[in-house]
Amino acid sequence: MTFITKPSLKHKQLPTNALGLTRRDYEGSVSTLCAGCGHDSISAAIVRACFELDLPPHRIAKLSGIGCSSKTPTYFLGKSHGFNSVHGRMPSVATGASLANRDLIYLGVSGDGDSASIGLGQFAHAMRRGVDMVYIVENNGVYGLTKGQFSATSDRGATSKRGVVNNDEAIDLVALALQLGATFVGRSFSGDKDQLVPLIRAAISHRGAAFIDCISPCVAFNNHDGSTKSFDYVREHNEAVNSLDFIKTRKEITADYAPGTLQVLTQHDGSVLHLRKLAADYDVNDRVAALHHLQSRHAAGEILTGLLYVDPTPADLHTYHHTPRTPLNALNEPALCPGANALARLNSSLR
Ligand SMILES: Cc1ncc(C[n+]2csc(CCOP(=O)(O)OP(=O)(O)O)c2C)c(N)n1
Ligand code: SF4
Ligand SMILES: [Mg+2]
Repeated sequence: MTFITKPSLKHKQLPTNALGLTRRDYEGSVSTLCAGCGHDSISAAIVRACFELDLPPHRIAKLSGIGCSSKTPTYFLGKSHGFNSVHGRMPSVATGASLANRDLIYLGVSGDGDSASIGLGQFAHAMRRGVDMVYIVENNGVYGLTKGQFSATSDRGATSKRGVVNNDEAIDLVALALQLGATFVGRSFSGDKDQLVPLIRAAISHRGAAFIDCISPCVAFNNHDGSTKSFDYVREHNEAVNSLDFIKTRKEITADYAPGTLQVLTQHDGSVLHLRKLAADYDVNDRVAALHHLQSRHAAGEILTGLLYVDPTPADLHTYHHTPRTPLNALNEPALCPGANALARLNSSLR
């Protein structure tokens, strides 16, 4: 994979976070994507979210498949762990890594081709199993890396740059994630940092499968009239259900929201989500209503964004499998080989 190292010069007045790190400490190599690609804005949002959360970079593992989107982990979090896997196979690598070491924060970055075509099965199983990870799809409606073929998230009736019409129905990964049991589901737009950064921060703090579909225009192949994933189209049809504030630890609520429009959600780690409801009747804890709202707004030609669903008491793969807190590589010999008596007890329990 090509990359250009960034000069390590840092301006002395760059703000630092609680760890004494600057935003530069969360960046990666210089991006080689097309100038203006939405994916670069998502990388910048990830950098900002991790900086603001004071995350030690070595506690993060970034994983990806193949595509322009899957190249992006090279361009952020240069001091974190990274695994650039095979096309569509990021979720199984993330599942294995998460099971082996639950001390890391897993950040999976994928594309609509990577997750909605070749990797659809893998995506589905990561969601239904509740793999504890943040799963971001950088959704541009095309296979950018292989020069702009329609992907499975491309809307029926959308046209390619050359005017070819897409006749196939689109797969909505948000609807799938909701249906498959993801415990945090959001959609955003690469051009809306005010929405995207808190959404990523909240997803990182969520324990369980957190899915974010981020519309990310491909300026080279899918930013023309006739595309439903272009900057202009998304700006004109974006319907946000809520605006999100994220507060890392439990704090008294002092924000001056109008009564009845604020929803406060506390996550397992004590972090607090403040949701200002833009759609008055929108309930972020109702999975079925979220699916209904999503589909009815889609039928009206709108792209619903914001935090669409969150389970306030989520369970994840570790909960279901009673995995040990200790990473597997740190288990000692007695834990790994509990002895003949333990084996006899296990065998008799199976008779
Ligand atoms: C097994 C396999 N099949 C096909 C390809 C060719 N290929 C590379 S990237 C890609 C699609 C990428 O699209 P997407 O995931 O949407 O990423 P984008 O480039 O749009 O960000 C394909 C089909 C491949 N690398 N490996
Ligand atoms: S081809 Fe499209 S997706 Fe790939 S870097 Fe260029 S603008 Fe981004
Ligand atoms: Mg794509």
